[in-house]
Amino acid sequence: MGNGEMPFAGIATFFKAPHVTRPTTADGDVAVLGVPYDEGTTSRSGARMGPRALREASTLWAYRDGTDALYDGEARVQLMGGVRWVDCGDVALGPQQTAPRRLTAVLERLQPVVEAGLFPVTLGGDHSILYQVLTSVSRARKAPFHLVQFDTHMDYWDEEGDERYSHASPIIRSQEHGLVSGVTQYGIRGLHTASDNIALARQRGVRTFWCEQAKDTLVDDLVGHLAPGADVYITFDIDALDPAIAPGTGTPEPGGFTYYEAKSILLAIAARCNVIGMDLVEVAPQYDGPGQLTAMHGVRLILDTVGAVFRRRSALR
Ligand SMILES: [Mn+2]
Repeated sequence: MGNGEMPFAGIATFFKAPHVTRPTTADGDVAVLGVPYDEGTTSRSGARMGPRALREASTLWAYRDGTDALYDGEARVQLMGGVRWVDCGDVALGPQQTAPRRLTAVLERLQPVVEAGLFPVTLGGDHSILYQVLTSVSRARKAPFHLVQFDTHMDYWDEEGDERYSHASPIIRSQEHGLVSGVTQYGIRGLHTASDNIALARQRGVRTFWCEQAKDTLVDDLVGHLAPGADVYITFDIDALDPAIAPGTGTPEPGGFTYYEAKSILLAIAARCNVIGMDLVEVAPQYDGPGQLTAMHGVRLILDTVGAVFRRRSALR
């Protein structure tokens, strides 16, 4: 056992990483930041408890020794050798914060982390936080990047009850505000209305791989349109997974990716592109079973992705 602790012992920071509120690269390479906010939900709330559930679930894998690599024998890859994690804690958000105040709160914590050169992993929270997260990344990097979205829903509603920054709208807002150079969606499914703006999204160049279509497509063809080496940011809405394995979320839909399907796309993107950050949102542990499978799958996909990102970086060095 790496740090001498069993998974159930000790302080449950993410991956049992040191808690560093404002890290620099002297402290770590990967920075985890929670945004426990779920007032952007249009159905069941609860994702405000997501960061804590993800941290708790992450302790299962916190047995590596120092910065030793973990070995994924199935994918035949080493993960995170030499990669140092830090947990920055959470963005403090009180109830009923307006969209501008939420933006200020996230910017204040996340932008310096990206500017410092760490790889940001943001834990939601509902998907409304993506707008604030992308604003932070965009301002820190001052260069355009492509957005890859795993999701059941397109999140392209113009507004919901006059609210333009709910979890139904982060993609349309981020694109309208010029935060991203393009958007690719994987896993979209469910029953749609005109509010989903499918035609508008397509007209604006959003590339959508429907879930059933993606399951039937070779992974090379799912990522072939992404320019090799391009800067890509990944947002992962946990409802992209099948609710059979990830029931703990506010707006589940029948169908969805298995763990292996999601993982294979994530690994292909991280091998092909320069992934500059990621988030995992919409884990609502109240709807999870006692095994907390939703949080468990979310954490594992984060570890798989970050592992692939740093494999590519060390290969290029
Ligand atoms: Mn979403």
